[in-house]
Amino acid sequence: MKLSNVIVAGAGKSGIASANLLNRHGTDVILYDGNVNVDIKAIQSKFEFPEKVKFKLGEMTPQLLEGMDLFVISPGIPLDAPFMKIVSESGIPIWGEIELAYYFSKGIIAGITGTNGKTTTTTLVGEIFKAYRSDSMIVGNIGIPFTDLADKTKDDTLISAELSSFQLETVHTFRPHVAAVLNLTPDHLNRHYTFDNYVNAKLRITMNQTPDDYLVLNYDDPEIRKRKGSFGNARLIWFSRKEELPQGVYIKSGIIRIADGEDIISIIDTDDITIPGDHNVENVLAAAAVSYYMGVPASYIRDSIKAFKGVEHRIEFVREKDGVRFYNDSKGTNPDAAIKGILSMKGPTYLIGGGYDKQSDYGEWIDAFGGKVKKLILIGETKEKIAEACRSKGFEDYIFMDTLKDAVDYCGEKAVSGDMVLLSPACASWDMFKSYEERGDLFRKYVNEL
Ligand code: UMA
Repeated sequence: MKLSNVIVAGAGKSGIASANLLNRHGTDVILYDGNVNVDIKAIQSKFEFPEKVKFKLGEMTPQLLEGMDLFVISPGIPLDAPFMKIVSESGIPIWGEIELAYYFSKGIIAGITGTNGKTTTTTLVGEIFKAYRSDSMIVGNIGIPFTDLADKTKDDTLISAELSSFQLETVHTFRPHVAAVLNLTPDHLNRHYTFDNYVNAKLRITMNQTPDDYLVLNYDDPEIRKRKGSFGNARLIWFSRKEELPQGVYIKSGIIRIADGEDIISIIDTDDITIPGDHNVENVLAAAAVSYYMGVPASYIRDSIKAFKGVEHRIEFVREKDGVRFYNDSKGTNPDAAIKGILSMKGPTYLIGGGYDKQSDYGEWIDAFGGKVKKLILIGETKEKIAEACRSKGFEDYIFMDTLKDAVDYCGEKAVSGDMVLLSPACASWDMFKSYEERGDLFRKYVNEL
């Protein structure tokens, strides 16, 4: 494919990494962003070849697209953003950042998607890969654009990639050797509109796989099980926390095992898993399956699982003060993830929730409180909506706060020895913060200041 002139949309991490990748391979880039207030100087400082990138901010015009060979879109830009009409009409191919990275990459890819557990599983898989081969890579939605590292891969580099529905929506030829779908529950409905659209975006992860590839699936997830028979050509590898499967990955007598044809491989005793909660056992099962079918010997899988302490912002222990334990679950960006957060708490909990409105339903999250939530402290755009959902469930112990700092200070004052304080918002962060990382970092800071 001719790549002389490419327009890259979105001047965030993905756009900057895409521009640099293209520049490294001799392609001139126009970096487009709808926001006229982006800090051009700060962005320019991240370019490897500043002379090869022109900026265009604000409105998209058909003229800008003239002579372009390709349009690369960042994951945060919806395909139906108003300016995308002009792009579609121009007939220029539209690739997501992952497709661009794939075009330039060698290596063997493990692609991991699902509504929840992606980051933990991708990180654990990456740790297992690195223990086995030190030149392995972790990329994707986790915060390291694949385009940053794509052209640094060799034929045998093992790549662990976290992939979101936003990223998968715009892949075309992308083909991971092992793909995993961890679970499917409604999320990002403000972007995808329907659950089916969201699921279809995620399942693009397997659309180019062949019978030489593997698709790892959660047997315990009803939405995945329901779609049995519609997964394309890859060899299906099921994992289950609840049932002993005749083939696949399962637990028997407390030991995670892989039944692969005639072989049964023991991986690890579940007591040796340090990350808390049943959902993390599922993440470990998935990571074991992915790594095994990527060719990693069982001993590396076992040792890495044993050593794995979890991921920042994911039910991360922050500190204990006067007998009160504080946890940062800022990555609990939807009700399903936040349910896992509250279920992992072992005592009375002050729960901080609320944030950017993704049109989620909070009912099941509130049901999961199970008498454990002493007070729900609500912040952000969704606070009224969540309060209304609480009232309809008969839960009245909530309070509104203006800032995260106020919320932390309130918890610091009220919580007594034996209580837990958990930031697990059930919402994205974008109403008050740049990212869930910023929200979690600030939470940690405020907690440490108490
Ligand atoms: N922009 C426009 N027009 C629009 C929308 C956005 O021009 O209609 C511009 C913005 O002005 C901004 C730029 O696009 O300058 C931002 O692009 P982006 O939102 O794609 O952000 P990146 O910094 O490139 O980060 C993306 C992922 N962000 C999203 O999917 C929203 C990051 O996932 C990912 O880590 C990163 O690429 C590297 O791969 C974050 C995320 O929240 C963590 N993901 C969602 C999630 O996990 O729930 C899917």
